[in-house]
Amino acid sequence: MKKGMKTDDLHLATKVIHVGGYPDPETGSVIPPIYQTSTFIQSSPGKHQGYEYSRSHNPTRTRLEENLASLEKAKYALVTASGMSATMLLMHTLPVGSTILCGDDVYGGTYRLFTTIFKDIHHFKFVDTTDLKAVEKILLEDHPKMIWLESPTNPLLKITDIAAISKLAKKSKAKVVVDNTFLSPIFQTPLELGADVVLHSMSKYINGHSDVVAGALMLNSKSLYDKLWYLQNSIGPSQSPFDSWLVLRGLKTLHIRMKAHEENAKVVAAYLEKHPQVEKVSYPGLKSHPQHKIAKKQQSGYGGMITFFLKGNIGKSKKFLSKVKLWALAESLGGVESLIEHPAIMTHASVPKKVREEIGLYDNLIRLSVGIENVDDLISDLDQAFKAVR
Ligand code: P1T
Repeated sequence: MKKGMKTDDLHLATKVIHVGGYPDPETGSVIPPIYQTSTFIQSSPGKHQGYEYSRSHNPTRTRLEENLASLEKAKYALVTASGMSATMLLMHTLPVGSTILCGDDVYGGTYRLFTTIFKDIHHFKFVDTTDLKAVEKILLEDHPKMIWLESPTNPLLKITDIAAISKLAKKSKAKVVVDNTFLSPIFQTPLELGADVVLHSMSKYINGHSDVVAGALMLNSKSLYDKLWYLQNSIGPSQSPFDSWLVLRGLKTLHIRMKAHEENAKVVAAYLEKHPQVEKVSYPGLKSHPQHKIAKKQQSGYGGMITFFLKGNIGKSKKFLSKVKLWALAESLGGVESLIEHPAIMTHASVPKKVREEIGLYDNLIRLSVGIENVDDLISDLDQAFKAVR
């Protein structure tokens, strides 16, 4: 793509490959170089070509930010060193003592950040955001400055009506942040549904190869972007040029990867739903999912994440997880390879057991990140693990 070409009307499959990927003007290299430098020359003090120091800006990161903004239909994107650092920066934009309304089922690391590091700085109200009446009540009584949503949630895969929440939030002047990690912009664009900020752990689908830890924020407000950039530059969680380059590389296949993840996930979810050793399956693409209709309305796909409750106690779940051979027992998600994990012991161990049980995150819950391998191989592996614990 030539630099300067208008990209707004391009389709996602084209954008993921081209936006920010214009050839290197110096050499004509089709693939952009990795600007692996900490600093940039100045012709006289303060006179430079737009780049001074890589904590502040780096040309490889700029290209990635251009691409991400275009995918989420945002004016601005800020790439950070991890998903958690993106969350941390957003928390620092709020005045001390702010109230934040947060979904009751969020990534364990997000819960930990809010309930430990920011516990004495802000007030957090956790609520089931699928319950609009409960959200409205908190908006009226506690006047939160921010609403924090994951949709689908990690790990229960609950779906929140983003447009309805954004409408309520506008009346109360609360900013809506949507963590869009589980769907990527291929299947959901929250800014178009009325949200103010989109967050991604790019360690997941956006990079897609389980070899980078990265985060991003996409938004339309210039003043909020300026504040976030100032915070990032002052605190320092900037992405390295090499990692930005790797994410740009991974992004090129995001569109086809998401479709392949979803195709496999639909087959695995249907298989699990019929399995006699499975108590319950949660996958937004299943008609049995309580918010299936909302998912259908606001998403263009259902994604590759599935959770299910295995019949039996925690011992049985642990045994099942130690029996899989092709599925990797590991934290994280969104890579091309299939991953399996136990949220109560692994990704959500920082959520107290009492709180986990209040929201339905029981010890027999197993989370799958369905990869893009041959789906028959994935099912045979699950099959032999089910047989081993029968
Ligand atoms: O790991 P990091 O890039 O810092 O992103 C944190 C994060 C934020 N939001 C969501 C929805 C996430 O799932 C994560 C990270 N989650 C895992 C590592 C996991 O296995 O669930």
